[in-house]
Amino acid sequence: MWSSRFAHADVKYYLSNQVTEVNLVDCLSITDNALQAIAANCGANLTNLNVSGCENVTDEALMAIAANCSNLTKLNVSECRKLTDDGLKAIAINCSNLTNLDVSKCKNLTDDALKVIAACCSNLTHLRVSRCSNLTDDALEAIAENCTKLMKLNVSGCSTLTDDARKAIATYCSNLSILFAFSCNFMSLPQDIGDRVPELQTLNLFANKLTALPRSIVKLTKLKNLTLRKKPLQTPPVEVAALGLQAIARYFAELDTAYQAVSMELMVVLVGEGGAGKTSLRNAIAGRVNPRQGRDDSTLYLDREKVEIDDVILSFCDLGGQPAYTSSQALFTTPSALYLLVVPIDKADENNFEDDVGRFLEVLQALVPGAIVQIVITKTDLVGNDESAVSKCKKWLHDAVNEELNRWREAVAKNQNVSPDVVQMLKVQDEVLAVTVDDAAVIDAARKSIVELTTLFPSVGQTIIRNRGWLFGDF
Ligand SMILES: Nc1nc2c(ncn2[C@@H]2O[C@H](COP(=O)(O)OP(=O)(O)OP(=O)(O)O)[C@@H](O)[C@H]2O)c(=O)[nH]1
Ligand SMILES: [Mg+2]
Repeated sequence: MWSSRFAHADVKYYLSNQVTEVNLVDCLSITDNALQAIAANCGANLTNLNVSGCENVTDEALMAIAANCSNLTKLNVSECRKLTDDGLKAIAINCSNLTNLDVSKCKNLTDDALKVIAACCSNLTHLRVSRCSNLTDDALEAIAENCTKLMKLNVSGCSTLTDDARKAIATYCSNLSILFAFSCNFMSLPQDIGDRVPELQTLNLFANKLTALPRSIVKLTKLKNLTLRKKPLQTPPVEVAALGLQAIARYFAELDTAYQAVSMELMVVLVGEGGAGKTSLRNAIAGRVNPRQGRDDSTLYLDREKVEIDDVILSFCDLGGQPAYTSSQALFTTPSALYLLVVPIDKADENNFEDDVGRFLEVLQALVPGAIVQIVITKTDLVGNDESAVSKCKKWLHDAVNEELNRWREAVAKNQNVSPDVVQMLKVQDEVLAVTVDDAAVIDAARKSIVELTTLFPSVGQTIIRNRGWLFGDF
């Protein structure tokens, strides 16, 4: 193995024709010349070549390797971004003994190259094509049909893949033990997955679109790592899936025997400064004729109310906005609730930002960092419902909130020495709602927008088991 300081001249100097493995990971100064020298010197002895991250390597180098090193079994060209289909096709045609191939992040690759690999390299057991964003189902279908010895496959970040690719993988690759497929577009798993891939140990479907797992998944007794977060899984609920195969098996078993109900309820927490207009907004959404609260009807601690709209039940938790209540109200914050942050238009400015907006964002970010937050401006009648004034206010508030969150994101990232991308932040909706509680049409539109947000919550529409056997003993 050479360090990243070596350039092609050094490679030639150290090379003997006995070398069977060459590892040049991240040797940025390596060019085609060096690889041509390696190909010529090592010839058929070379079995393992790793040039991952060698950004200057092009198809010319791969063609030289292909022409000279027909016994190559392992090739890693991940992040060699200049490579195209031509180089990979040459490798596939001349190095048909390949068992391990890593072409991840080779963004120029298309289905053409993968189809040739599928046709020529049927001994592949390990294949990584992650973040090859041009690949489509056609390529994966060809790979699955021809490379039936595959044990490890990584197609993560191939965002154009659909259930057709998933179906082909499950149909033909019965030896698969590891499948990484995060950020694909998979909507479902095959019903008989439990019979098709019995060796599966790791299944990573992070950030796909699955809403249900097939019952037969419980037959995959070797499955140790199942990653399913960041998507609206409903059957079983994502909390059950996170507990592993035993919990999933129990859930499906209970589904057969227990009373069931589909939960259409969403907890909606109203937060905002005292007098912001939270209770009046709740009154309006509930359809009360005179929604405005009296001047002295400040909410004491909190109020609960369920409001049914269409099929959905909004279970309001209306938190009194007086600062004295704040600490004990932490009990009513949960990541699975929708938060309506209510800001009166006469306080939506720089001077009041900290008291009327900032302190609530801060509490929510601390308690429920991934939660969904909808900002609602109220009392638009105070500016005569003037459209341009209202939209100016919406934009200002949107930008001010996002600037604040971005500042926090950077600060947390710096503090924890991690990338800002991995810091979990409140999901503040881009659209800011604006209402006056007396205008039925405006309230109607706001009500629709809020109900629409329930689609972001997997708990709405989820089948829940209403069996109290676990509490009283089975009888
Ligand atoms: N002009 C105007 N006043 C409103 C509107 N909505 C509410 N108000 C008034 O604002 C005041 C406070 O309203 P509430 O709904 O009690 O406010 P809140 O946020 O629930 O306040 P706390 O319960 O103390 O946290 C009352 O006097 C309401 O009549 C509105 O759309 N326009
Ligand atoms: Mg109130």
